[in-house]
Formats: sequence, structure tokens, C-alpha cells
Amino acid sequence: MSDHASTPSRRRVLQTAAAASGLAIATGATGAQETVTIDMTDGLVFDPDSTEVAPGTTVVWETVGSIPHSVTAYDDGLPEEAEYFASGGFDNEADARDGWPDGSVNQGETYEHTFEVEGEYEYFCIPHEGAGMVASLTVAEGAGGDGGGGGGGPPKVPTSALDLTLGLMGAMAGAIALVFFFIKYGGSGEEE
Ligand SMILES: [Cu+2]
Repeated sequence: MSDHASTPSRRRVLQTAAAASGLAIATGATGAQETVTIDMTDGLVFDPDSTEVAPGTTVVWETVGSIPHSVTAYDDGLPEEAEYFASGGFDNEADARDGWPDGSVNQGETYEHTFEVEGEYEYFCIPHEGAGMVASLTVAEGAGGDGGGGGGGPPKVPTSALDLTLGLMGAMAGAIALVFFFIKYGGSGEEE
């Protein structure tokens, strides 16, 4: 019979399926958490003072000069369901103001907060509010962390999530192909 011809073909199919699965899994592992850094400078500014990030982004404020600053949210400058945030861990704006200089971010230090709720955030620096050290942050689906300047139509799904989905789909397809192959050809009892 011509059964012998199927042996090399079967091996090649198995290798191909295994390679495809490995590649898909590797691709899915690239989804990384976003971090955005905002400098607080001796020029008494947040740099940049207007930033747009995707939900889940961790924003890190760093005092890059010698003058201490604070990162303090305005009570009325938050989306309704967002939690209050301020360096020093204060629960509201009044406590943060009363507590200063507790919560100061000194030279080389950082304060960070992860933003999950979409919307507009307004915040300021307690000692330099009068000098105009105020800033805003927008949390929006599809916002990128890069300096691209914002294109026209951002995708609904963040790139990392899309990669993960495609990776999982590829891995599942590879596994299903393997199982299917064994079911169809593995149990035929034609081994010699
Ligand atoms: Cu300041």
C-alpha cells in the first residue's frame, strides 16, 4: 500500500503546529504595563502639564530639581468614581494643604499613582500653586504613552490587550490542530 508516504508528512505537520504555538505564546507575552513620567522642575512647572494616558497607566512624578514639590489633586477636579490622590497619601485636598510639608517630593524622589477611572483630573503643587504650578491629566481608552501627538482614530482595544488576545487565539489554534491530528491519524493502528 502507499501508507509509508504518510510518515514524513505527519512529522512535518506536528513540527509546524508546535512551532506555531510557541510563536503565538511568545507574542502574547509582550503585553507590558504602561508607565508615564512627569517631571517637577525648578522652573515650578509640571512637565508636561497636560497628559493623556490609557486606563491602568501608572503615572510617576519626579522632582528633577532641588526644590521640593507636591502632587495634590483638587477635590472637585476628579471624575466621580475616582479615588482622591496626593503625595503623602492624604484623603482630601484640605488635609493635604494642612499637612504640608508632609507629602513633599524632594530632589530625586518620586510619587506615583495608577489611574483606572476614565475622565479629567486636575492637580497642583501646594507651595507653588500661586506661581501657576497646576496641571491636568486625561485618562481615556486608546490613549497612548508615546510622544506621537495623538492620531485621528485611536483603537478601542489597547495594543497590549490585542496582542494578548491574538497570542491566545494562536496558541489555542495550535493546540486544537495537534489534538485533531492525533484523533484523526494517531489511533489508526497502522504502525509497523
Ligand atoms: Cu512645586
